Amino acid sequence: MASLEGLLDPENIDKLNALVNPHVIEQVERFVRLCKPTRVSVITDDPEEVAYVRQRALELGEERKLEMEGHTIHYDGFQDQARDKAHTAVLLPEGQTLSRGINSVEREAGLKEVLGLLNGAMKGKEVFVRFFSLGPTNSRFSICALQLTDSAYVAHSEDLLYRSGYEEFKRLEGSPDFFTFIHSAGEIDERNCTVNVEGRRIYVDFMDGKVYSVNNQYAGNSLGLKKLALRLAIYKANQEDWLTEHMLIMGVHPPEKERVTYFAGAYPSACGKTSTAMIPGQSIVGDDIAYLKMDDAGNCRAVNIESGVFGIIRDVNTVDDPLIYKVLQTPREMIFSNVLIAEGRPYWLGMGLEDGEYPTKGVNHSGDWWKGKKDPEGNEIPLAHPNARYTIRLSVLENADPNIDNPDGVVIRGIYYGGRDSDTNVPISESLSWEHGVYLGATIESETTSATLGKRGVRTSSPMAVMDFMVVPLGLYLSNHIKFGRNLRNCPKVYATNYFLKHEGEYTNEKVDKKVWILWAEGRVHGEYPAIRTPIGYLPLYDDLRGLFRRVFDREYSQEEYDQQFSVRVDNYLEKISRMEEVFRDEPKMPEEFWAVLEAQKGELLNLKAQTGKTVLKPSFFM
Ligand code: SPV
Ligand code: MN
Repeated sequence: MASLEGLLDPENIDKLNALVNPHVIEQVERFVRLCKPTRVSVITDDPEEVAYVRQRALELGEERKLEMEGHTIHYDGFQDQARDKAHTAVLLPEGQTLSRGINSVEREAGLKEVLGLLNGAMKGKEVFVRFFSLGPTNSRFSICALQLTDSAYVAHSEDLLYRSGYEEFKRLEGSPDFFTFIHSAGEIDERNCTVNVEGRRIYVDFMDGKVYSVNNQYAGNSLGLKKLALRLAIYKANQEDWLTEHMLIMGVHPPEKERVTYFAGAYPSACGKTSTAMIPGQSIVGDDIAYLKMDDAGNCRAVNIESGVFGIIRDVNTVDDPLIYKVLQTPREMIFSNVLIAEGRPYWLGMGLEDGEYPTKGVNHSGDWWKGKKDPEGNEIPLAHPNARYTIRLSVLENADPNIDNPDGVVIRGIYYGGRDSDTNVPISESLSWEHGVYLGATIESETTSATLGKRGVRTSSPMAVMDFMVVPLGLYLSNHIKFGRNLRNCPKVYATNYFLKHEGEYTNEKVDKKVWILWAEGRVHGEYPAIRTPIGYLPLYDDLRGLFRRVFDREYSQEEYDQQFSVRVDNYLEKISRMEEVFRDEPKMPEEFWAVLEAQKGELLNLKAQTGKTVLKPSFFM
């Protein structure tokens, strides 16, 4: 292709030409001309070329070696430690509208702005041209992804988190059906951190299957394949007949039985998503993003689009996360980000050390750090950022499921939804129908504050834990969800979980108890446990939970605990319903099924209240 001559050296041109895809050539040419890197490196699936990327991250200083073999540390800028919701926007064509709360900028103006920022952004730098597969290779689920980035760290972490896809691009046979991600960290300082964080922009052009990301490094902002691809895939799925979800996938293994039953699950950040996927005795397929499609037999099947974990490291310790802790203490290729490093060793919050056992100085996300160091606002800088992370391959986990790379995915028999709720939802309930299940997902709430702000925390509505990534009107998304389930011959059962129920300020259950709740759901899928029908859903019987607590933990589970956890808090549910009416009232084109479920539940609860004069009803009332 003549147009690449002079832009790339012949060896790189050959690698691109071998894909026989004019659309790939077109994108590479266009963005190399725009961003003006000094060097272009096209990386195939060849392990030597992949290893070169990590080598460059070390040479450029974007990663540094730690004491343990294979471990490296990467720092994002002090102001670039989490997803930047304010500067992430959908490029919206004229005349189209989205839901409240979805950031958008007018498409033409947004393109002009971000292409302006990318113009010459890679001067003096090397750009890595990468090919990945979102989902297992050779699978009808998967989508090809082209990534151009001037950050060797970004390109390297994508090797840990995604499947190589150069060969996959050949299977496209010249089709333009792939996503493109353009990323530049922009100007960087002596610590290799973005200088111009004010100019940070992440713009999603769903019409063109592209995301532009500039002036940032934090993975949630920079890695095309993570939350940027999630947005493009949500758009694509909603134009077609499948689902893209911010969901874990796990195999649930009941004790003393041979079977495994696969579940998906959506939880807002910090509401127990990774810890659910990592419940001891179960197997993990994925902890963040799933594509769900119907198979020929009418089953719901899902794949994890990732092959790694970009996990919060805070509170990973031998008690709460023994499997991950062990991985982090073993030599292997992995990346720590934004933790404290002292004498070549990583330290993070909640790793199980006493205060006095932590180093009092070292290097962290703020640069040189010492105990008591303050930020420009005068706040003390913690030894590691609360959102510090580890990046590992899923396959290194002892509980990795054997079907991780199965191109047909796994059959999903159940879906968990969970929020953070101190006083309303029971620990586990089953939806009365698929439509009620979609309602349960749509009405997830998460409490943002602790007891200091009063008896009840401030609640944020977090439909399907996906609003941060939503690029279509919520009403359309929910309608498609309902349609998807109705088309299935074997529709998954849906469960609302709540690990955070409190009584007089104390959690009513232990952290590990979630294992019992998810096992009860697994049994329900197989018709093993009868349940109590209530207006809020099917509830477990006391005897079944008592049996599970005995078998799983060898622990007594009392009738009092059960009554406290599983009583229907009528008033609190009615309050939640009012909040939901408020949230969804002005949402255009909400599916009528949503309102039907809400009205039915409200009617039943109001009747019960009128009949009994009570605001809290024990499960036995409904038997
Ligand atoms: C989340 O916050 O949902 C994450 C981490 O999975 S991030 O990559 O920042 O999105
Ligand atoms: Mn996530």
